[in-house]
Amino acid sequence: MNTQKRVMAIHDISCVGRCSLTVALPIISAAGFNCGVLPTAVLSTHTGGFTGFTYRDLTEDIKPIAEHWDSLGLRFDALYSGFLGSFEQIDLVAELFDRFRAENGFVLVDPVMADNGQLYSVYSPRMAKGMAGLCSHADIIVPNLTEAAFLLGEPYVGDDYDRSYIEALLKRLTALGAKQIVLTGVSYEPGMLGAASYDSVTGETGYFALKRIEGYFHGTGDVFGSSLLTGLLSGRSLTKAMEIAVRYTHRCIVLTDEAGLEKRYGVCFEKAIPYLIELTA
Ligand code: PXL
Repeated sequence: MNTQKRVMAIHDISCVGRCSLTVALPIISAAGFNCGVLPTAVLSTHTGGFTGFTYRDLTEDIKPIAEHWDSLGLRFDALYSGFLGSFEQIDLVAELFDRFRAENGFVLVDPVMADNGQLYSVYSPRMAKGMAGLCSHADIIVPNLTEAAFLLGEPYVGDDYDRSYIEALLKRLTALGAKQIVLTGVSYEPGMLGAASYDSVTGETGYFALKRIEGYFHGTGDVFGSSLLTGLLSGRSLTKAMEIAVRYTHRCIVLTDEAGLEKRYGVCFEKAIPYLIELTA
């Protein structure tokens, strides 16, 4: 009997820069899961810290791809979306969730669109409204603090918050429709950085953080989301999977920092893969 879990990762391919599919596929595969990919766009590099990148939107390919999958009777134990190539893809991806989720499968949406208080340069404010709609089709969402503010149409508070603000924010985010929330880039103590979670079914809240490494490390949201997914697929609870994701992402950042690598080329997640396998075993 084939008990290997099957995942569909729906993100762009940034050819260079270690984010989106070039991170999700190797991480999910290394953890032992069968990972298919649906590229939403192809870019020569990601959009953060580079200018002059190419951008091929693959919206037109989604429907025929889905038709072929349907003819094969494919279903996935997890569908995981991130950076989308166009506003129009939001409804198409929502439809894929409904159509291809296995009976006990789940949908993880990372509403990739913003960081540090700002939308990514390729997105307009209507993307934020659309992403909020996509979150209503998800079981779990993984926004950062900036994305959470855009999803709710609230001001971005930067570092000016406390635990009660975050716990109330997590609850407001469940009103978008997903029952489980993991909020990234959260810190309740100086010098630490991690994530906070809320499960609206059990009422459980969680927080896990490790020592903050100064600097902006590109692609860490995708490393975090992919490793969170592997924790969940390995049967861990939301809080335990979040801890795995914080630990693995932190290790990737430490290795990148120690090596003095140029941050816009992403973190060297490859060297930390044995650690992820240990964490998810
Ligand atoms: O890491 C998120 C991401 C994914 N894909 C593209 C991006 C970004 C963030 O900047 O530009 C193309």
